[in-house]
Amino acid sequence: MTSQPTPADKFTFGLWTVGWQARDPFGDATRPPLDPVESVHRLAELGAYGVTFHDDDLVPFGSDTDSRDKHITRFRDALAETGMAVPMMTTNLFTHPVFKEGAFTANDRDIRRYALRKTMRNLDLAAELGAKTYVFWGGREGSEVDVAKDVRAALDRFREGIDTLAQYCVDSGYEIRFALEPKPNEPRGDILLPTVGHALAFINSLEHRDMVGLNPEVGHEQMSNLNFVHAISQVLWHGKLFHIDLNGQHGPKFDQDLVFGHGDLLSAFGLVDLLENGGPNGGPSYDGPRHFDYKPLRTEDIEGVWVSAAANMRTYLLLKERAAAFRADPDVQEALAAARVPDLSIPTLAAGETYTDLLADRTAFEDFDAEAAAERGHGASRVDQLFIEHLLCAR
Ligand SMILES: [Mn+2]
Repeated sequence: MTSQPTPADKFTFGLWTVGWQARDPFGDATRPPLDPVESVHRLAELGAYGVTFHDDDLVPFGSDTDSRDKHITRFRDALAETGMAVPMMTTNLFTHPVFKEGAFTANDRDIRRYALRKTMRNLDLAAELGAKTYVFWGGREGSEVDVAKDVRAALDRFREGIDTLAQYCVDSGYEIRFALEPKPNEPRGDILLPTVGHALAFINSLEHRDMVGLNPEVGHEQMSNLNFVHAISQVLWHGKLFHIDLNGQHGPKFDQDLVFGHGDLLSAFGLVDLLENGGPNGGPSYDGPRHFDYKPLRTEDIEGVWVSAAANMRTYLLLKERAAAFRADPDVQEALAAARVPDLSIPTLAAGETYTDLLADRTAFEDFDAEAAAERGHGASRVDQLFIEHLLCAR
């Protein structure tokens, strides 16, 4: 079994995940606060590679400079003692009531300026700690009332904010890339950049579009009933998979943030196969951190938190093992060939062929037997069953 995680697997966790006290809209916290220093140690013991955090996860909102420095020093010591990395950081622009109407896209200009300054301060810390990716999840960038938010003006301000912060990183010599994290709703009734597709289109409007990519999250796309494996495929196709948030979700409903694989398991299997075997020559298609953005169930005590943290990594590794077995199975290779899956990589026009040549090719149209081609089966069911049998260890 290869299901014992090591730092080489690049598993990372947000401090806010294991540290979630399980306060929800209907109930109080069910767990005590967790010291970030303890989280670093426990996650390192479990085999994680690193941790990620929002500014306020480490330094409580409103702390003075002295106490901020103390929090950061203790945290840095824990990183040094454990060898844990901080590959990604982000800003909390959603918890404090000041952000209730938005941050970079708040109607109130003073709040937009404050949000930029809060982010710049944390970008300085990200550079100090060696984080290479900075995530932007605009949880409060949206509205409940359509006419109370000029969406086109909000997108102008979003672009202005990201471009300003990107310029700040360039001028400061920070080797940091930005990753936008789409989500359709929750906490706002409707959030700007609700899906991977919206965010990809937005990136094309940015001045610093080369340094901005995506941090797609499993549950966020599935909340919109979208196919996450397709979403990641398109993000890879655009060269924009800068980071990924792994978790579990049972279809369109509130954001469940379940353990990875504990929602749509078949989609999780397809995702791991894509990430691990979907690259050139069958290797990985993505080499960044495998980042878990989940919430331990509200029913769990602190021991249950660590059980669930380990479950994310073990589930990923088990799926990786099963995906390798699927790809190595000669029956699978044969079934994929019979389904003409590899044929799709052959360009539709031959090298040097033009549409004029295509027009002259009678076999492509005049002599093409559409009825005969329509009769051919495509063998997708056989591929699907082989995939499921490998998932179930039946082969
Ligand atoms: Mn996330």
